[in-house]
Amino acid sequence: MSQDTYTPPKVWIWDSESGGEFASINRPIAGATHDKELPVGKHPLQLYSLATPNGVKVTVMLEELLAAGHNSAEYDAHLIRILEADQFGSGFVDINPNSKIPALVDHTAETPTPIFESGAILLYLAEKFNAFIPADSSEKAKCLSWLFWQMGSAPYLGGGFGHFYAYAPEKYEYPINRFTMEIKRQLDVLDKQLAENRFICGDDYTIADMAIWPWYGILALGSLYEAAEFLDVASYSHVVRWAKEVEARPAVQRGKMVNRTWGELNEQLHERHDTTDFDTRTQDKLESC
Ligand SMILES: N[C@@H](CCC(=O)N[C@@H](CS)C(=O)NCC(=O)O)C(=O)O
Repeated sequence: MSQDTYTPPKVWIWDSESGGEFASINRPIAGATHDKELPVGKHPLQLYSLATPNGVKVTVMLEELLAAGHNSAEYDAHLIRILEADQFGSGFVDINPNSKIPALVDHTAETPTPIFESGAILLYLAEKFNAFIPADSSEKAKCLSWLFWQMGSAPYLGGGFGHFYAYAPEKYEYPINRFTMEIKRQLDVLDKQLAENRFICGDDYTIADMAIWPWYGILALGSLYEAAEFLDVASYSHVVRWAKEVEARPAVQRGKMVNRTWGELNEQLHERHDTTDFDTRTQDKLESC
């Protein structure tokens, strides 16, 4: 393994962009960079997001809740363009000091409740609507274990493997080896679980599936980081079987489109303010006006 070596200075100083796809938004400091109020729509739930895997978890949950008849899960989904630094606007930082999508504000009560971190949002909504989470405490513990497994594991997939395999300005063997090893281990963990269970926690589809599918399901279906062959995802046959079953759900199809600004125009619904927007306001329709 030959690679130029780097000797870290005594004290790291932020003096240049690191390179790679997300270099322009990376900063070593927190807080707002500019004043910008967030828009508020007509529904009780206001989502500020983008259709990355973490964003899709929440739009899938909201569409699943609506499909299951929870009408008060109606929501406005406002677009946060992270490459244009919307997450550093003062209004967004007020509801999420961590400056990352997704963030949700529940306006049902007199004092609105802001929630950030996709796992916390899924849990909040599951408890609020008593849906997609087991009632039995031991089954619930299993579901939460897998939900938090995802929250702890996915940064190795996104920030580790995805970054070095797909986004870093050059390919470095050491980090690619390290994170490929870990991602294949994680896929094997899931494959063994799904060999015994239809869904992640058993017979029922839960927030654990909604958290895991946008990362590992999409990876297994070959649509993340163009890494299907490299990781030999087809060999995780139980993950692939589960990923296809989840993908076929109409609410998942809709959830994937919300706040999406890339890909096929008919699959991009930049903002969602009404259930009819899926039929009338996708980019193919708006751009042909
Ligand atoms: N643990 C967080 C991670 C959220 C996250 O990393 N969001 C990314 C997009 S997937 C983001 O907003 N990045 C903008 C930035 O880093 O400035 C969650 O699950 O909500």
